[in-house]
Amino acid sequence: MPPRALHLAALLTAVLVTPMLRAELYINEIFFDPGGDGVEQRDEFIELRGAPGMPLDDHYLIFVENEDNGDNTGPAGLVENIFTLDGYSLGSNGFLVFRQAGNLLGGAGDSGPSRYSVVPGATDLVNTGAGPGYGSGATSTIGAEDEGGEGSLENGGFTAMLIRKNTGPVPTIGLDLDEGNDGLDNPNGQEGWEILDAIGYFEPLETVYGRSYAPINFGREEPGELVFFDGGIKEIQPNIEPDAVYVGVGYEIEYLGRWGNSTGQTNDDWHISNLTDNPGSGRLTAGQLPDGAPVDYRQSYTGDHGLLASGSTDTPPTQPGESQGSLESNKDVPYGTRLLTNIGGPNYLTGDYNGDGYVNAADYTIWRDSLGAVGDEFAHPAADANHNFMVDGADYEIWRAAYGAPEAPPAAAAVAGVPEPASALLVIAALPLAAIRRRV
Ligand SMILES: [Ca+2]
Ligand SMILES: [Ca+2]
Ligand SMILES: [Ca+2]
Ligand SMILES: [Ca+2]
Repeated sequence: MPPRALHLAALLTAVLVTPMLRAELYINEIFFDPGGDGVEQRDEFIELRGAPGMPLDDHYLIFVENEDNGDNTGPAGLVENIFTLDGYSLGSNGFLVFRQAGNLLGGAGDSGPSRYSVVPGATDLVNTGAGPGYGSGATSTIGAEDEGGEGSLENGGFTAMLIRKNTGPVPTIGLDLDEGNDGLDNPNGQEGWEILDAIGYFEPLETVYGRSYAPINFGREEPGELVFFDGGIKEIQPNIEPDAVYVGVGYEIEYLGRWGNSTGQTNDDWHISNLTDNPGSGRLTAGQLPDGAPVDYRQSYTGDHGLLASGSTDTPPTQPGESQGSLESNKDVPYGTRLLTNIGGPNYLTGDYNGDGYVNAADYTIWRDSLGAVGDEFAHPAADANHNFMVDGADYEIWRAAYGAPEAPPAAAAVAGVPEPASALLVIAALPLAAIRRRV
């Protein structure tokens, strides 16, 4: 090979390989304060994502207090939870999960199988110490510490912040990142730190006085909304950093997840959701779950719904394109969709039928090969994107609309055009009848 060609080859290799090796790290999923018969010291989890095998020395995941009062003398800005990543590394698939000690099917102290299943390849850190939940300090085997030793995340709002300590202090519980409760004293949290990723969450009404510190922050209320709080009518004016964004979603939040493999800091990069254990969502109760089966939280809806009969062709209460006003998802994820089946792997993403975090031709293949498949409340095919218990043309349209999201991997760029199911579409017209016949 002539020298110039060699040089070009080296350059091309650098261009192609460098982005894969970027030492980027993301907060990928946080499930906290589970509702219904969920248990705060059992069902929470946190997932991080980055380059496969990435060492995490000098990295910490901290949660910063958001609560404040009218005098700005509250604890806003204090570090209230710490997960020490020093000595760990991301798994071979680029994921790391923190799970709680009580993360077991059955009651407290049950020594049964894990309540969640984790995707193989992920670093799976489960607290096996004596303390509840994540444990705290000496009671945690996964490097967790929290203010009250409760072993769980605080529900009253927080900023989750992933930091790398290049120099400067090791984070400690009670360290104040915001003296005067008027914004971060140092844009990096502390001198010598680097903030790699952050997400802010306001509990309902904490938007009156509370303060959050991430580039993007979510809460229930809209700015300007008038609420009764602290003995009077108050206006919602979320306190955030200069140039940061606040988004009111209209419902209480229990789940913050990056949308697929997203890496940005916009509303669109996050799935902000509330989860349900309402049997009307199709959720399996403890008695229905086989031993060791993953816990079954699903996309929630503000209404109350009866359980649809198994095999019913009735649609769930909300479908894409129907009234979405009460669906507690900023991505219009259909009611009843399982959201916690991807712990240690890419997050739920509409149209991602093989669950690899990308919407591309491989997902089309799944749709094509399962076209006509029928599901029910308890099990529905992977390619049933609109959760109407049937793989049909509507699911193709959903895949097509999402094609390329959130950012296509190099392999997808090589796929010439979007597959058109010309012959398959002919089948769709006859599908409902065929599906009905199958069940008779
Ligand atoms: Ca300050
Ligand atoms: Ca995940
Ligand atoms: Ca996919
Ligand atoms: Ca469908």
